Amino acid sequence: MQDGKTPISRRRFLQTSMAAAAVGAGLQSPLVKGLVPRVQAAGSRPDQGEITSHFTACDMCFNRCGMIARKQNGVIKKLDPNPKCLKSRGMICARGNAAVKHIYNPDRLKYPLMRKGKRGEGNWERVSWEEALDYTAEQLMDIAEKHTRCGVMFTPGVDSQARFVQQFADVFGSYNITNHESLCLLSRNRAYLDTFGEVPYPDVLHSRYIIIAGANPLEAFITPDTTDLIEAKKNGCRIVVLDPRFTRTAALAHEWHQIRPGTDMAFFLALCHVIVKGERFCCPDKTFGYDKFVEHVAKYTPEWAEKECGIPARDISRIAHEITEAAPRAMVYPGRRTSDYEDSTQIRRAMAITNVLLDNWDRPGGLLASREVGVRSPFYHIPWYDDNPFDRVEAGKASGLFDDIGSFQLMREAVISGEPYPIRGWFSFKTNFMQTAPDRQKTIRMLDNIDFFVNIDIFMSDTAWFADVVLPGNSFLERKDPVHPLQGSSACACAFIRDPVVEDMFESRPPFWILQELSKRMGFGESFDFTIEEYRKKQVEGLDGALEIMHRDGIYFNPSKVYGIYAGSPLKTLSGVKEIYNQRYERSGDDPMPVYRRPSNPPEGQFRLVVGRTAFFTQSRTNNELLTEFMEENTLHMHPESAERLGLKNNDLVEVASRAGKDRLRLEIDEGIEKRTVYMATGFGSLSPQMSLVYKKGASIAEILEDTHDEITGNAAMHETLVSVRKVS
Ligand SMILES: Nc1nc2c(c(=O)[nH]1)N[C@H]1C(S)=C(S)[C@@H](COP(=O)(O)OP(=O)(O)OC[C@H]3O[C@@H](n4cnc5c(=O)[nH]c(N)nc54)[C@H](O)[C@@H]3O)O[C@H]1N2
Ligand SMILES: Nc1nc2c(c(=O)[nH]1)N[C@H]1C(S)=C(S)[C@@H](COP(=O)(O)OP(=O)(O)OC[C@H]3O[C@@H](n4cnc5c(=O)[nH]c(N)nc54)[C@H](O)[C@@H]3O)O[C@H]1N2
Ligand code: SF4
Ligand SMILES: [Mo]
Repeated sequence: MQDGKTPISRRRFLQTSMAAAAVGAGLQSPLVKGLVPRVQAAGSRPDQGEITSHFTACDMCFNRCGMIARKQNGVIKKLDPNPKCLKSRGMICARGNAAVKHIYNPDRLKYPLMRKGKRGEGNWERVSWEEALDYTAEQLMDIAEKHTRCGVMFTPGVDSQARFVQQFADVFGSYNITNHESLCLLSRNRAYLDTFGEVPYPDVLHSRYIIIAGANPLEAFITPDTTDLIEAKKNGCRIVVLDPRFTRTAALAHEWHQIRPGTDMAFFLALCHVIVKGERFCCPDKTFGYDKFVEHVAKYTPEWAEKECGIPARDISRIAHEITEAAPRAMVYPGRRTSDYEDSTQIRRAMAITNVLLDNWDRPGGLLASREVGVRSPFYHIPWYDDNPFDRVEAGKASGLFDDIGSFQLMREAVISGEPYPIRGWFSFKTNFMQTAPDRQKTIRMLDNIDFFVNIDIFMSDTAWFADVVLPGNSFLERKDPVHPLQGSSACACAFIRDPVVEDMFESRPPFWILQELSKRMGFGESFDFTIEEYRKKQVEGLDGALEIMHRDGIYFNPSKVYGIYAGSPLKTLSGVKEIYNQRYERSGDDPMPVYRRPSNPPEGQFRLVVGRTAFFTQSRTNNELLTEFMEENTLHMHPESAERLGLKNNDLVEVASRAGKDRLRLEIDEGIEKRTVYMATGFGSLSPQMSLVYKKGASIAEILEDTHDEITGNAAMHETLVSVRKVS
């Protein structure tokens, strides 16, 4: 496969992924039980060699669905779902199927590269691992000496080995570590942590009434929620969706309300207004600040909310009555990507408080406590460096910043300003901020202050394209990974391991090996002086037979009590009960209860740009031949009336411009989108020619999104950008 030839035909891929989509669409019970099928992969002929099966877990997105790889003559021919994985409900999606083209991709990085010309010019020289590692170690140590160890920032992506990058950064001595989370879910996490003391898992499967706002689980797959939602509907659950776009989730729902973007808080405060009037589920003994909240929402009537969010007052009142009837088996779905608005944490607080009023915490069909199966994190010693600064570089820049994760955008700001101290090095693993962080030009500008940038990827991503040293990581199908615990409710928290299905291709290497080699050269080799095998054993100490079970089933569960886990014991909040009124916010000067702020109205001729998923791609990971079959480039979605006013027609080439930047793509008339809103998918308009399928195809949304963030957490605010659109002649 060294030449990257397709080991699976496209036609057959489409057939198999359709079959998987059918499972995903609930045409088969998602609770598949039973033995791992011994049947051979469809379409493979026995005379071509024995087919062997290998447990693994998909890595095409963070869900990590249980997977079985079918191998013949040393080549992975097909990927099947592992029916024993309760979290993924025996499902893999189109992206999971397409992982064959992730590994056997002609664009994969094949050997270490060193930049010769200017950054972004694409003048690369092939070097040996020895040379690349020596140079990287030398550069990182040089920055440490000149600018302290915090002068290097680390950005580990979502990965089973990201823990080793964290360990490497800790031992090296930098606390400037950030990841995708500040582009993703921190506002939701903050909101739920500050209300319930933890981030809950929704018991979608057993719910009777679900409001989904600002989430699209039928395209943005989240396991088990996506499949459970379909099953819940079959069992009679009512689904209400609020979205400015008619999404696949809206299509599944009983009702869809085309909410005006940025006004969800108005809807939820009005919902609460009606619920507290009914006094059916008020439970002052289990909450902090209930009475204050009743006063607070007195002015937020459904009639007032209708003017803000565009949803009729009678519908708001009806939904409030219906959901209280269904409670406690009812919920506002917490969502995941909440990198939307400057007050996203407060918007999600309004949703969390609605859940408080539904009294659904720790109960069937409601919000469940988060749990892990008990995998340990082996201890490592973190040295103290006297010359290091006091805190992370963006500390104090947002009232509810997460100490351990911070904020990419606020960190980028600090690197550009050099304040409060310089960061001159960047170590990135499996993140692609040139495509996924708003304001790409600013990320490029940040590099002016970076003396050394090393990037580990499996492709020459847009971010790798700007690096000084590019190291080829191996893919999940070539890896031996530590035990990976997946959080969930008790019903589906689990753990898995991966062993190599095939050998490292080309000169690609595991991240663990790269870190081991660097640490030896940088004087802390003893911190990585262990094998993955030894590490795994430490991880599962106290979990009888866990590794054997993972080898046997591909997955390890140890289910315990699902509901009533707290059973009278205090929550992890300041008051020990659900915080409707948040005391910490009061101290930090934030609104202790969510106060509605009207989003700016796009002036005539402008539109609000919103982001969102397609089922075919994960973020910027678009360079996959099997998946670009579904969608070759992105388009700008616009309502027909808005297009008509601008004199635009379907398929016209348009320029989309904001204060941050502009790019060009084709127009797609979309009757399902709100008139003052436009939408485009992420991961196109690539700068790197080695992302050959998406190079200059469509537009990069990262180029257009402005640099705004949630005030409390520093999480990106990707729906705050207003754009103008004009036809390119
Ligand atoms: N406009 C816009 N921006 C967004 C979003 C959006 O919806 N729209 N979503 C946001 C969200 S929710 C998130 S979570 C972030 C995600 O932000 P990122 O984590 O930056 O996004 P990915 O596209 O997943 O980037 C992963 C990188 O890892 C590489 N990679 C894949 N597999 C491997 C591997 O096995 N080894 C190595 N070393 N590298 C690998 C890929 O080639 C890619 O370059 O993006 C955020 N940004
Ligand atoms: N296929 C696929 N699945 C994925 C991913 C992927 O890239 N591809 N990524 C994974 C990751 S990292 C994440 S974080 C999750 C993301 O999962 P979600 O958060 O569910 O996904 P998004 O598509 O970002 O959903 C946001 C929705 O909010 C809508 N929206 C925009 N503005 C507003 C508003 O003001 N109010 C309301 N009510 N709605 C609004 C958008 O139109 C969009 O449909 O998906 C995960 N699963
Ligand atoms: S949802 Fe799809 S891409 Fe994500 S882990 Fe599961 S199979 Fe893979
Ligand atoms: Mo995300």
